[in-house]
Order: sequence, then structure tokens, then C-alpha cells
Amino acid sequence: MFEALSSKLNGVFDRLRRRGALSEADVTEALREVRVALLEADVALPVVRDLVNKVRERAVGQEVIRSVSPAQQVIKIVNDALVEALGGGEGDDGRRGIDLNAAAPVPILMVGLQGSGKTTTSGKIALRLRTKDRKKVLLASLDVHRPAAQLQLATLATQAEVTSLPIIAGQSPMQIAMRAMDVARRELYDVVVLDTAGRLAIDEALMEEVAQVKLATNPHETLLVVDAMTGQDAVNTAKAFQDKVGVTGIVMTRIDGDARGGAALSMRAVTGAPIKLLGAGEKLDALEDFHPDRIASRILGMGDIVSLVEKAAANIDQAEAEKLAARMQKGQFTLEDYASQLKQIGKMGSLQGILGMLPGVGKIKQQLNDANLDTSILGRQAAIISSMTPRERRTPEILKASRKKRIAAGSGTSVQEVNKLLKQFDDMSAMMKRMNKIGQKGLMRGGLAALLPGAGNKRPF
Ligand SMILES: Nc1nc2c(ncn2[C@@H]2O[C@H](COP(=O)(O)OP(=O)(O)OP(=O)(O)O)[C@@H](O)[C@H]2O)c(=O)[nH]1
Ligand SMILES: [Mg+2]
Repeated sequence: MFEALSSKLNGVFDRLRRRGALSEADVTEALREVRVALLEADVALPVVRDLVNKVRERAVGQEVIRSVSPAQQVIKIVNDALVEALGGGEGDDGRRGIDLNAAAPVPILMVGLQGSGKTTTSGKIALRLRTKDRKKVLLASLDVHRPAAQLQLATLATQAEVTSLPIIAGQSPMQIAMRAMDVARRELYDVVVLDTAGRLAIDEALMEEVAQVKLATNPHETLLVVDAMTGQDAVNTAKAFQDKVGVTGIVMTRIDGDARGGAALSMRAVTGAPIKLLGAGEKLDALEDFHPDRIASRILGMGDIVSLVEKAAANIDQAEAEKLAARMQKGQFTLEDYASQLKQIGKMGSLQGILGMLPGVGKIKQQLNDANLDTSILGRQAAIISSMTPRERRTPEILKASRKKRIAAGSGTSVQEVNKLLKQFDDMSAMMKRMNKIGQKGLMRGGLAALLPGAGNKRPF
């Protein structure tokens, strides 16, 4: 969803890079373009103004003009300001999920406009709480306005393998809510998710009804579900719900669509409520944590290494990962291990998808799409390694010209490619030694990122 904004900003920074040294006028001009890009992406005007002013203040204070890499400095400043505007810097690492820190049963109230995704998100949250947090969850639909609404939630409950409150015809939303809490207390549920009917922000009576339910159930979280596709409207909606009902967090749905990134940026600033979760599809497992830093870096086209690592970690065979990590820690990482990491990367799916998350490649993703990069690079590197003898794999130092020639011929590649692979492997080993003390997680992260073209020596994070 953030691609449009991302490529806009990339254009701005490309120009900055080409210029080298920045004059103060350049900074002002860059900020004007950033401002336009943000506005075009539907970021609310006051938020844009704020961000631009902050960046200008900081940039001048840090003497961007005399910096060695002025463009990088501006990117950093814009990025930091974006993260802040997105709600970063709060909580542990700036990310916040659902807060369940209250006496059970913890009520969670779902509110939002018609069709924003409340019922689907209720199901997603139930699934997540049951599986990840091992909570006993009760789903209850207070939607008496749409005939099939309660059945829809019951179906989702079945899919998520949680209980839904038995439907009793003729009850009011308030009665259902009270019954849900009652059942939850008696049957010792940990969490009760109360799904409400969609309403129009301007419908006073319905807004009043949900406000009453809120008063009666005293939810620990009141989550406003907004559709990212509504852009600037999402901000107005959020504001109306915040004023009339009061919300503790926002769930932004349909980020899998081609929505513009701006809504996320304005949400927090306009409502004061943090974005807690993202809906990324119709399926029940399509629920993501909101990471301000990641979204900011995606907006800037600076990549999203953290989600890359997560994606990788989820696909890596755990036992193998642990074995690898142990070897890395002992400094015993060999080309054989490298080959096995290559295989893991193959499992992660298309390389294009992974590349898209790496710094600087977001904008060339388009061109990569038909370049068939995935199989060719990984396949060739694996072929090179399998053309080596076991001894060569263990001690690549013995690889001199003649051996390299043989390997190149054996793998159908060139000596150049063999050299490149060895160089990459060297960089990676060196990095691993440096990261020795950071622990297993850090090691895996470094190992994987170093494997990917272009990420190796420049960003040994
Ligand atoms: N692509 C995509 N579709 C979603 C997402 N969340 C919900 N939907 C779809 O949006 C449609 C409406 O979702 P619901 O969960 O019924 O929305 P609601 O807010 O409960 O609707 P009302 O109760 O009628 O107000 C359904 O077809 C969902 O499958 C999402 O994150 N991505
Ligand atoms: Mg619904």
C-alpha cells in the first residue's frame, strides 16, 4: 500500500543524492517536495505541516549542509519524524498490540463504520489470542441491524476454534453485551470480543447506542476498525468515534489493497489513539502488528529488514537454525552452511518479494518482476558450492585459480561468479565474528541479510 508514497519520496531523494553538497535552499526545496508527496498520499494537512517543520528545525540544527552525506542525513531526519508521527518511541520498541492487562474476562469492544472489517477483525483477534496468547476467547455479536451478522460471527468463531455467544433472537445490543459478560464470568473466559453493528459516524442515535454499551461493559480496549482505502476520510471517521465513543486503539484494515499510506501517518496524530493492528487480507490469519519504524522505512523506501528477518525465521526449520547458530557462534560457519542458508531462502518464496523489503531496492522491484532473479542467483550459487569438494567447502582458502576454474566449469558459471560468492561468504563470516556476542537471534539476522545481494557489506547492522 505504501508504494505510491515510497516512489514519490525516492524521486526526491534521488535528486538530493545526485547533488552531493546541499545548500540551505536545497533543504527547503526537498522539504517542499516531501510536503507535496505526503499531501498527495492523503496525509492530513496539519500532520504534514508538523512533520515538515520538525524536519526543517532539526536539519538546520544539525548543519546538514556541511555533512559528508547530506542526503542520508535528511533521510534519517525525515524517517525519525515519520516514526514519531506514526506513534513510535512509545512502549518497548514502539509497537503495541492489544492490551490484556486487566482482570478477566477482559472485554474488547469493536467499533467502526459499516463494512470496515469489524466482524472479520473480531475473528482474527480471537484466533490470535487463542493461538499466540493461549487465551480462552468468547466472541459475541451485538449486531442486530443486519440479519446475518450474528451468524457471520458464529461462522468465524468456528473457523478460529473459539466459542461464540449463543444467539437469542430479539435481544438488544445492550442485553447481548450484558449476557456475554455474564457467561464469560461464569465460564471463566479470559477475553470477550464484542462486535458491534457498523454505523455511520454522523448517525447520532447509533453512536449513542455504542457509547452506552461501552459505559455498561467498561471495555479494556475499544478498537476502532478503519478501512485504509478510505484515505483522508478514515481520519475524519476516527476523529468522530474518538469524540463520541472514545477509543483506545485503531485497527487499520485492507492494507493489502492499493490504499495510500497517508492515513496511517495522520491517524495517530489526529486522534491521539495508537494504531495497534493491521488487517492484511480476508483470511483469519491476515492480522499484523503495527510497527511505526517499519512503516516509516517502507514509506521512505529504506526497506524493511525486520520483517524480512521475521519472514525468514518463520520459514526456517527450527532445528537447523539452532544448529547453524551454534556453528556461527563458534566461528565454524562453512560454505556448506552457506549452501543450506541458500536453500532456506529458496523456501521463503520468490526473491522479488524479499528484495522488496531490502533498502534501496523497493523502487526497482518493478523491473525485477520479470527478471527471474529468484531461481537464477540462488540456483547458481548453490551449484557453485556443490561443485566444490568437501575439503574446499571447509577451507575455501585453498581455492586458487585452477580450482576456481574447475568449479566454474563444473557449475556452469564463471570464475568471476565464484569469486563473488567467496567474497560474499567472506564478508558474512567476518560479520558473524563481529556479532558473536549479540546472541542467536542477532546472528541469524546478520547471516540472512548478508546473503542477499547488495545487503552484505553495506549494512552489517
Ligand atoms: N482485503 C481485505 N478484506 C477485508 C479485510 N478485513 C475485512 N475484509 C473484508 O471486508 C468485508 C467486510 O468485512 P466485515 O468484517 O463484515 O465488516 P464489518 O465492519 O463487520 O461490516 P458491518 O458489520 O456490516 O458494518 C468482508 O468481505 C471481509 O472479508 C482486510 O484486511 N483485507
Ligand atoms: Mg460486522
